[in-house]
Amino acid sequence: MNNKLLESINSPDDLRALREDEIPELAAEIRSFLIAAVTRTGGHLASNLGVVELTLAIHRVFDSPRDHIIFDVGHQAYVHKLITGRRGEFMTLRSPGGLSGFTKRSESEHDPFGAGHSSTSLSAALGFASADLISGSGAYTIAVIGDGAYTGGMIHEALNNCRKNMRLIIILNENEMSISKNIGGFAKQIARVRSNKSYYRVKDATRNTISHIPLVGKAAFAFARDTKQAIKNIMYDSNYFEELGLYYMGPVNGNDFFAVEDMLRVAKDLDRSVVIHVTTRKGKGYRPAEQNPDSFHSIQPAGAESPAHGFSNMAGEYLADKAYRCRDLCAITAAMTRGTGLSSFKTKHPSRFFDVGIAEEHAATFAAGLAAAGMRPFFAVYSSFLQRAYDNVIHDIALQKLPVTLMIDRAGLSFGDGPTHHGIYDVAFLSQIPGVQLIAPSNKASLHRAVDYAYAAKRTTAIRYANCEEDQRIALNFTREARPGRLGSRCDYNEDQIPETVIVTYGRIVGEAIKAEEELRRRGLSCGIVAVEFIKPYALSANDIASLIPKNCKKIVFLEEGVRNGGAAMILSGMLRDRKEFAGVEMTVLAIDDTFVSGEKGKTLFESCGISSGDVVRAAIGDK
Ligand SMILES: Cc1ncc(C[n+]2csc(CCOP(=O)(O)OP(=O)(O)O)c2C)c(N)n1
Repeated sequence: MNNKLLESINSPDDLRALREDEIPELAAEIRSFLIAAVTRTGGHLASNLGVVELTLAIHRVFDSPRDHIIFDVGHQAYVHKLITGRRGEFMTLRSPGGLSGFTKRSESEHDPFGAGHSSTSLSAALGFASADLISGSGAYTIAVIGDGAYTGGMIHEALNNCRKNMRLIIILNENEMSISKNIGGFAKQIARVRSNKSYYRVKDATRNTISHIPLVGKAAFAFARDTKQAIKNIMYDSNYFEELGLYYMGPVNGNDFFAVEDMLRVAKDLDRSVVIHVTTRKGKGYRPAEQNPDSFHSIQPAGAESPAHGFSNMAGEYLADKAYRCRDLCAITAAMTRGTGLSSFKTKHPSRFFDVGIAEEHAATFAAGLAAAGMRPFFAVYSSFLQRAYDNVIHDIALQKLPVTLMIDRAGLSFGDGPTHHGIYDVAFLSQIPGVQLIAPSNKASLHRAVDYAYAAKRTTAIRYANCEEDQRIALNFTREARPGRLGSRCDYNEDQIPETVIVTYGRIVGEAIKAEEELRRRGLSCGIVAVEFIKPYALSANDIASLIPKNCKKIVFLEEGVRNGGAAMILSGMLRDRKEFAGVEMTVLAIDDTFVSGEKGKTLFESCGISSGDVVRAAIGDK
């Protein structure tokens, strides 16, 4: 592959030094590079293919890092990474210790604001623009916002707060896709603005003719622009952005480099807050991604398959089946239909399926409203995105004792997306909320039981799981349940060899416990595992665990793929320590320390966090 131009670019200065007619060639090289690289590393391919020309134009017109370029979510910043000196490390993308799949302040001076979660860009951009206004620096701030991110409430809180007189350029990138097809009123509003094109065409035509007259061109254009601004308000309906006091320009084809660059230069000259509406094609230049942008939104690294029968799909399919029998059962997602396994529910029960957009706070309170009105909502949400809705869970759901079930997906460490996406806080933060029941099913059967239980319990319940395939070792080994057929704790140990060490754990990391058990057995040491399924109420769980741990046990290792402070391991170990029957038993908690986990090169995330099978073995044999 010939990357002659791309290889000559190590900073935005190099990009600006290229001739205009070289840019299409560079864009083509970037696309080939991205397709080859991201199909190996995994990552957000389609979103990045769509913004190649847009990103190049932004970097040609503005001067990063003096000007601040802020990408919403940051999942579409790969092109930006390539031209801001990170091409050489690109193949480390999303690996422990490697380049982040999002923007990250510590990674580059060209990433003024980190992201990973959606809809934060405009609030942050306003912060930058306000600071520049105070300091008089004259710098520009550019926020790049997808139409999916635009469905998140924070964008609108920030729009409400925008002032006219800022050097703030808001780029709204409409590709009609969130991860799936973008839906809802905002998508329609953007489309309506787009279809009301007439006066923007007039503006383009005027610019093209007047501004190309030498010397007088620019001044004449500025005059014409101001006059047209006045005329257009009279001649045409104003749009949402203009009603908010922002100058609206567009729509422009964001995959046409020359058109976007042109519009950005005009916006820059305006010296005021501007919204530029661009339309792009998600997956542009790669047929499979253009045809299936949602499948190519985020792809797995080469060789890794996403689990076809993972917990997400098992949960979604079970809910869809159950909804035939339970006519009050509803399912809610915040723009993650496919990721949370709800595609079949959507098809089978369209009237009881709700995709509310990237709006987790709203989703939680909407679920509370449905529940208060007598329905039985299940809100399927990734653990890290649920963080957005903490107050809604407390204030709207739990305090009112409403029967909402949170189906918490991607619970545990995130292997590709990194610190912004680790689902390691939910057990700790939900543990603090009175009356919330917490269940961590360890296989398909207990996942189904958990859903049945939550539906029947009429209480606020959280069911949490990683999206991994059911671990057959867990399904087969853990036959001895505390209360057969019900949720509780399950225990596995060899009857002939009463274990000296018992590992108490829950969730996906039971797999690491099983590896540790095997290793200990190889070394001639006896070990058992208690897999906790019904985590909270903690008192019940502690009783269960106590009844399963054999007499004469010498050590208990609590293993948690979640934070130590306030986590289940800490709470349960504290409760067991207080019981007489465990006096003299050594207890160790292996959980994630008080730090953001990025991972280290050459180590698995479990190893980086000190919660791997090796760490369990060391704790069991007393090797610190
Ligand atoms: C709070 C939050 N919820 C959900 C997500 C998952 N997510 C990542 S990108 C995305 C869609 C973004 O769509 P858009 O902004 O239009 O960008 P595109 O990929 O279409 O370019 C979603 C839902 C997230 N990152 N943050």
